[in-house]
Amino acid sequence: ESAHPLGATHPLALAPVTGPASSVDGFVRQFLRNLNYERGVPLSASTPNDRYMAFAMTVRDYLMARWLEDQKRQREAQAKGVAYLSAEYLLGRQLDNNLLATGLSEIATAAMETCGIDIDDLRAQEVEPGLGNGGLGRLAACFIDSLATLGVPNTGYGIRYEYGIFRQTFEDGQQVEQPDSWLRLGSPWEFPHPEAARTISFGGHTETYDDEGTERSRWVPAWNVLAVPYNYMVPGYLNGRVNTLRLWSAKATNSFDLRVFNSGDYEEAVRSQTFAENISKVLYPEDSTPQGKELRLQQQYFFVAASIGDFLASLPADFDPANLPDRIIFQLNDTHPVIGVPELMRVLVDEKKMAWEDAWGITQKCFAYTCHTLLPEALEVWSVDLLGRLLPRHLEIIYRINDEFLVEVRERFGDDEMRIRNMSIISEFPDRSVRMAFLATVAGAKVNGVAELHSQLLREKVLPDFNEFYPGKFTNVTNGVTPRRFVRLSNPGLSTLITEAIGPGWVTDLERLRELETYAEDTQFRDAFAQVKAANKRRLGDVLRARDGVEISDGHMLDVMVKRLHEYKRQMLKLLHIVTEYEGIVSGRVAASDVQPRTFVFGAKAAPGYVMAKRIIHLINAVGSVVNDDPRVEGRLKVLFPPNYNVTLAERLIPAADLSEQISLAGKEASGTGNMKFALNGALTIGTDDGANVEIRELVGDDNFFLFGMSEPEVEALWARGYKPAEFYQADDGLRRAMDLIASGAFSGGDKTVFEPIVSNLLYDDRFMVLADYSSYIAEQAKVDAAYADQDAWTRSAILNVARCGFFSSDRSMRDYIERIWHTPPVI
Ligand code: CBF
Repeated sequence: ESAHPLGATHPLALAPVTGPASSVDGFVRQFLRNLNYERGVPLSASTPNDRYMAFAMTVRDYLMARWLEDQKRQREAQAKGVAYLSAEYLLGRQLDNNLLATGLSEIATAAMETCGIDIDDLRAQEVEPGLGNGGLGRLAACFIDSLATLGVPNTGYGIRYEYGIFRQTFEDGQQVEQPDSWLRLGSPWEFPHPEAARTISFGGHTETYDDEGTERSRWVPAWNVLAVPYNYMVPGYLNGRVNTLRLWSAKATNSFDLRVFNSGDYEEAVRSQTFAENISKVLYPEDSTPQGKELRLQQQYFFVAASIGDFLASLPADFDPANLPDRIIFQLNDTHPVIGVPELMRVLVDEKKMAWEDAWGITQKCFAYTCHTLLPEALEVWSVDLLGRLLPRHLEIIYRINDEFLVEVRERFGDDEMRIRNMSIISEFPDRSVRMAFLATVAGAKVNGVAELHSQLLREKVLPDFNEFYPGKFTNVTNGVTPRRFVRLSNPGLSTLITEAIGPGWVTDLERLRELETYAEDTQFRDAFAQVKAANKRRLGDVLRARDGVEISDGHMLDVMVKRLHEYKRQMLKLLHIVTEYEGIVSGRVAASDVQPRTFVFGAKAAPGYVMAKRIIHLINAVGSVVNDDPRVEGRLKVLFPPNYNVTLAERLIPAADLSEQISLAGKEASGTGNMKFALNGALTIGTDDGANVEIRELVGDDNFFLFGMSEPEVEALWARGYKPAEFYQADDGLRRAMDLIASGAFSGGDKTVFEPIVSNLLYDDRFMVLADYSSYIAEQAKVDAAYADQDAWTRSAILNVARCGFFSSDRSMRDYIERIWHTPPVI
């Protein structure tokens, strides 16, 4: 660092930053200091939010020295790092995670006791940043945790949405979305840097010009916004490492027009500000309107251009861009950041004046692409119209990439027009548009799926021509989850039990859970394990009572399905099982006393514009209220649907679950990560051969997994034969009775119209083959009941699930990425 005129060479400025003393006393002093100097209040007059903020700042202070040190170390090492580009980070609460990473929990708890404060009250104060929708965003959060723990240089780049995923409430059983104003009381974890704002441009036109004899293109944009970075610490687990998450917030270049303001037209005066700042206002705004779509593309370009620019600006002024691939890999988390490809090309060609071929060679080494889906509708396409209007130069660049790519395709395969049409980055139907997954595949050094089956289907079904064209480009990295948050923090009872048995090393070396296998045969260990599960159920009971005023019943199997609501995930199948059980008892065909007591728990948000998903939520709640109010099934069946499922609730629900429902139609769930969290916390899975379920089953063994349903090839074969769901309805008495009960209005006060669209959709369309898998699901659920009756054997299976799922650590996923894709060793 260069000497600074204001005394940066003074010995005190040069001394390493030191944190507060690691003692109860040191913590108390720093806490009171923060309360007094940062919040401006004495302890006696502080509010719960003051105390939470000061407490969080204190934890932060302990991380600060390491953070500054790490930034210096990474700058000096000039090592290759990972820029993870993700439109979503579903972080969950930070406080406990950061306490864990610093190893300060005991000191902090004692320090707060000294001050007469219950640390749990502080915890409760934190609002989780819900900057993601589901699996993809949570995966990004797990990955950055693992990279910090592995000591690999990484910046996570994304958007600081002012409003995260909506807060869900239910009114008459129907989902109502409330804005998630997570920043209302401020966030102690972020460091805004308005002075480092970057200007991001949009619109306008392109032109060519003569650059000393070379014809070049340039972009003449029409409007700009500022991207203001907010930094967040990403601490590694007990390793003194702290990486950075940098989220961008949009600001207008001019906050308002003073002249218009003075004339009294206040709305007009701030119009451009509102327009610009909308870009980072809300996570994935509704995209069913053209305006919504445009805003989404604006968001994508906004954060990607800011991030790429940010990284380039961090390099020395004399850095030769030809060496970029030695310094960075931009990982594209799904198609959302793919506009980064033409952006890097634009910077290299238009701004750095590189030859196109050289720039393209570099770009192809600097990006890698992870695909997270198999649903065609989730593979983004942008209409050429919109792209051309918003990013005209980028569209030109995409056209040229495509032209040159198609020349290569022709050279290789001849004039096979069908193949060329199928592989073109630009599709012509129904509208001319850019296929972002294709662009990412052409540009990326590697393309990966997120579970073995998913990667296979990507190669064979989604992008087969590309797989043939680019041998070796496709690879798999099976997802993983961080054991810090999802076992160590969320399941303290189990963590203690494991550590007592095999030592603490498993937290960073999850494969060591294998050592628990022998303990599965140990009666005492099984008892202790069962007690932990029972205690976790009580803990969950406390949370649900306080949160929603509901009780979970003793002695019930806890059967949990938590994930976004989507037809392919098949919450409907679970619901048909519940209705079948209910109908069996109330019709008298099944004696209530013969039924294994179960509490069925759902947690799910539906996209605000997804009408069928919202109807299904309504039906779950309707079935729940009938079942829960019916004395004939009391003590046997119960349905709980706590609203606003989020990371915080997941951390309580998952450790308490007995049974994990992973019941998507085979070939539709790319991986799933909830499935891994449940198995690692000792729930048994009932699941299809889909996504990472396949690998979970292979690892835990058939005896410890309840498999049902068609395999992916069977699904395909049934489609090919012509799927007629009504035939399944006719053929299965139980299914018919369950569907008829719903259709009869039994769950809608006699009104047959309310759920009719669900029933007829299943009978006459059923895209996700709920009816075809029903009988196999019900038969497997009977096996679940029988297995649960032998509690000791169930516990043994649960322990084996834990012992054999160490593979699903996100540390392992990160090692796989490093080895197969990134080549970014840790910086020591
Ligand atoms: O790979 C992470 C997860 O991503 C999704 O949530 C997604 O948004 N595409 C998939 O649906 C999951 O299967 C996957 O685990």
